[in-house]
Amino acid sequence: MLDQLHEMEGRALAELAGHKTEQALEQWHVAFLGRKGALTELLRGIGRLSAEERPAFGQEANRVKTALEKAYEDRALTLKQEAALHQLAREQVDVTLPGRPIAPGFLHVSTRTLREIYDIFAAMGFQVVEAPEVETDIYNFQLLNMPPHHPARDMWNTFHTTHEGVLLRTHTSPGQIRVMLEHCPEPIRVILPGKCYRYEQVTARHEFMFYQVEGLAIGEHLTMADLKGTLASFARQMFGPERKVRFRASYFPFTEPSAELDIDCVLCGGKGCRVCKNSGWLEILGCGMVHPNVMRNGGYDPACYTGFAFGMGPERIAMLKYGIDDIRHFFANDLRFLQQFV
Ligand code: 2U9
Repeated sequence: MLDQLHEMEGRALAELAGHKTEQALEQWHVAFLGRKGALTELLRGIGRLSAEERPAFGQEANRVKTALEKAYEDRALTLKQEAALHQLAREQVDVTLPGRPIAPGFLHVSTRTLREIYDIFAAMGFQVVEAPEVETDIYNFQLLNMPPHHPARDMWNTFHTTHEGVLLRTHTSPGQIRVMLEHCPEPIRVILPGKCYRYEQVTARHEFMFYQVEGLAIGEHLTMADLKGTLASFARQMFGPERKVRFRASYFPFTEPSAELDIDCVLCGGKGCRVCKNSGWLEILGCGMVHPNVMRNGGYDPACYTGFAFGMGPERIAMLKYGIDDIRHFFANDLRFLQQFV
C-alpha cells in the first residue's frame, strides 16, 4: 500500500510538472486529489491494512496529500507568473519610439480677418463690443426704423423662434442700439463683431450664418466727411495704400443718407476682370449717417448729436483680399482650405 502511495505521488508530481494550462491543472487536481481521485481510492483501501500498519499509512497519506496540494499551488502560481511575463513581453511599450505629433491649432481665416479689422479701427479710437445673437424683433427691426410690415424688412429673411418676437439677429445692428441706450448722451465709437443668421438658400455668395462687423460713431459734430475719412482710411489699410475709393448712394432703413463703399479692383486695378465683373470696382461695405429716428430710439437728440455707421462681412473682405470664390469654404471645416491662411 505504501509503495502504491509513493508510486502515485511520483506519478502525480511528474505529470504536474508537464501541465501548462489552468485547465490541465484542474483536471490533474480532480484526478489525484478529487473525491474520486487516486489518493481517495488508496485511502479507501485502509480497511485492508492491519491495525499496526494503519497509523503509519494514514500519516504518510496525509503527508502526500499536503505535498501534492502544495505542489499544485506552486505550479498554479508559476503558471500565473509565466502568463504575466508573457503578457508583459507581448505588450511591451517601446518608450524610445517618437510620439505622434499633435498638430498645433491656428486661427480661422474669419477670426484673423476680424482681428485685422479690429486693429485698424482700434487705432482710430473704436472699442470692440459684443452683443447677444438671440434678439427680439424690437431690437433687430423696430428700433432700427423698421416697424412691423415695413417693406424694408424684406431685405432680411429671418430665423424666428417659437417664442413670439424672439429671433436670431440678422445683423449686429441691435447691439448698436443697446450700446446707444447704455451710453447716451456720451459720445460713442464702437465696432460690433459677431455671428448673424439669415434664412437663405446657401450659395457661393450666401451662407445662413456669417460674421459681420458693424461700426458706430456718435458725437456732437460728426459729418459725412468723418464717415468718408474713416472708411477710406480703413479701406487703404486693409487693401493697400494705393487703393482708390468711391462712395455710391444706397438705401438702408437705419441710415440717411446711405452709401456703399467701393474700392478699385484688387485684381485688375480697375481695368475690368472676372472678379469685378468688368466694372473695375469692388463693393466692400455699406454705411451712412444714422437716421434721426434711430438716434432718438437710442436716446440721443438728433438736433444736438449726429452719427455715422457702417457694416461689412469679414468673409466677403477675406474673399476679396485672398481671391476666394465661394463663401461656403469658410464653414466647411476643410483643413486644406483653412491651412492656406495660417
Ligand atoms: C444703428 C445705426 C446704424 C449699420 C449699417 C450697413 C450700413 C451695411 C451690411 C453690409 C454687408 C452688413 O455684412 S453685411 O451684410 N451693412 O451695409 N450697416 S449702415 O447701421 C446702423 C446700425 C445700427 C443703431
